[in-house]
Amino acid sequence: MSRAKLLVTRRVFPEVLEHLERVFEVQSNPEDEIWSMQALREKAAAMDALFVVTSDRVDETLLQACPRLKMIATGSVGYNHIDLAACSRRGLVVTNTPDVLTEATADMAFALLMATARRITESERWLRQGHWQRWAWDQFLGTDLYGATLGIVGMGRIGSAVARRGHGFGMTLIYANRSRAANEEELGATLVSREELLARADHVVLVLPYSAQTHHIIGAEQLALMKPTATLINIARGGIVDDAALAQALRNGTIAAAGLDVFENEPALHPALLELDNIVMTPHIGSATRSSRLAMAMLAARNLTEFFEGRAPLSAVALPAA
Ligand code: 8YV
Repeated sequence: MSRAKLLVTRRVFPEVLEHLERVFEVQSNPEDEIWSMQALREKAAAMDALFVVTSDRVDETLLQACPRLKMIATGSVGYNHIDLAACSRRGLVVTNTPDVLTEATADMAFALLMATARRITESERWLRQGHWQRWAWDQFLGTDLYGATLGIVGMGRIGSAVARRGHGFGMTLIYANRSRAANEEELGATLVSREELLARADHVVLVLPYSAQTHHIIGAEQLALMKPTATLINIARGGIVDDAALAQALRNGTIAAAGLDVFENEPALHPALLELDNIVMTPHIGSATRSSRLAMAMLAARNLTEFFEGRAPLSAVALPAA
């Protein structure tokens, strides 16, 4: 019997490829080339399964080109790049990679928060440029983290992991979420409206999924609610924040600083962001520790092999109706 065909859209760890090759006839991308939508459609056309990442858009047009497709595994916890309704109409299995990246991504929220509030990259740039002639009382004054009020928007797995870190910093924790978190007591966090959170928090961390409902939920109006000393951290998705409005708010001093790991239209950046000093930017590396990325890729691969060997995938976000 011929083996099922799998397309792996991005270069992946050798041990993950090896795991997949035991079950699939794999077409991969060892040179990690950038494929156009058209090229992706052509390569995916004969496939039974796809192993994608968040930069691969899985939409109606792609699905129409793949009549044999049974499963899509994304190497990410977020799946806003996949049209789930279109997948469900076709009875496709869709899997993601929750849990294995939670702690690494929460660490990244704190890394960005500390770098932003304490002006680490800004002062390092200044130092490297040879400006450091003498120490001064008011050099690169930042904002306190210890004892501050941390506002977490989105209280899922990663939001909870951010909250746990907040305890080590003696923080008062407030959060905004669609519903009250079941682990609220354990987290010691208080549910407030998004508006109250923005007004009260010294630091705001965004940890919610992107959807049509969360598009630009942080725009000019919301930024104006924040304290002029506040920092905004986005480790969730570009598009949740209106980047143009944020650049304006950072320029005007509406808020003090921002730390961003994700951007609207990434990897393209809004040019106004690049002109600002009070911003720390990283190239979507929230989950980028060796162990976390390997675990994500392996979980995506195991989802694929489990399903094609007749078992239930380990972390499905969509399954065919029984
Ligand atoms: C991924 C992410 O590394 O898991 C997610 O949703 O955003 C990141 O951890 C990246 O998007 C690759 O798919």
